Amino acid sequence: MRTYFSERHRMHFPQAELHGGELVTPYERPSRVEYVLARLKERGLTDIVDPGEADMGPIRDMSDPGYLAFLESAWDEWKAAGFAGEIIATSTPVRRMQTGRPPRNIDGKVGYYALASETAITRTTWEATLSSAASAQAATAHVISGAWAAFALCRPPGHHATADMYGGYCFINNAALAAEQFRASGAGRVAILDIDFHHGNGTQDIFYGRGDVFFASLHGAPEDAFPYFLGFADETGEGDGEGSTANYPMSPGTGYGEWSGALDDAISRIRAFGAEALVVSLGVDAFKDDPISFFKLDSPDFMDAGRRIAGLGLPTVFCMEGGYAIEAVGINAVNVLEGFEG
Ligand code: Q9C
Ligand code: ZN
Repeated sequence: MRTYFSERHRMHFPQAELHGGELVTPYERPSRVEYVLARLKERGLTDIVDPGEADMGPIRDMSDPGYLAFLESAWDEWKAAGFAGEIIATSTPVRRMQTGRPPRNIDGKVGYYALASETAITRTTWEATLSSAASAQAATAHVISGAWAAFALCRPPGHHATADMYGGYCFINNAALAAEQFRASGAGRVAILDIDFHHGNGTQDIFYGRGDVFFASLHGAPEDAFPYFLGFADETGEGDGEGSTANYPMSPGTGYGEWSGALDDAISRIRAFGAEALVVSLGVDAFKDDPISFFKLDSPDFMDAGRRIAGLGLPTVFCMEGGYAIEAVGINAVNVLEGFEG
């Protein structure tokens, strides 16, 4: 399986994440993907290709224009306002304060477009974000042109990003881009399987009203886990999308027995949906030693998960999402790919 990867991911490395009232080194850091690269090479998966430039057309089609303009100019506006630090949201439009009007003031705009405030934006975040999207696009193009599967080693990740919000370390939804690309290439029905520990709220939001893209997510229950406000089992889609969303929220301490049961159910739903292509949001933060998560998967479990996903027999693009037990991220992510390849 070929990997698409851009060195430009390094251009996104904020100094700080707001965590427990402290500014700490972000959990989502460049070394994460270095471990994945090292493990790919160790296992002989050395077909690693730079994706080149992102195709802006599909990114514009999927995104709110004001949101893209914000991401492009946020740093300059932040500096022009005289702020010395990285961009962190402090004032967000919460319930009964939502009029849908983005402020002119940059501090207000940051809050308007943020869904959480742990994620800082720096001068070169946008460049890294586009390189991540480019990997998803190139991997999908590779599968469309006949490869059975491809791995987009995306960083920053994407599944929390909506058409008009960033947060949870995500800015542009790479998995959603991949799914739309499959649709544009002629696949009538596409499925997205999100095995990241966190609910893929962004991906769900993008496709919630659509019947052509099925979204399934296995994640920590919203009562207990970020993003806290979405990912309940009774969110099943709306309008044309009714029945095309499947959420599997699970409790602290969940191990592979229960988790793999949910995976099998998601897989059978995807089969019944009649998907012609698959996008996997490949987070490995369900790992037992992940510092910000609470599932108990072990490294061999990820290989077994890959094997089960392969049972769908679908052309597949894997998009890297989360995973913060740094030294194990490479083993766990590559285990999924190796399990898939059999
Ligand atoms: N300060 C992904 O896995 N909550 N995003 C941070 C620690 C946000 C996770 C808690 C977690 C976001 C792609
Ligand atoms: Zn995650």
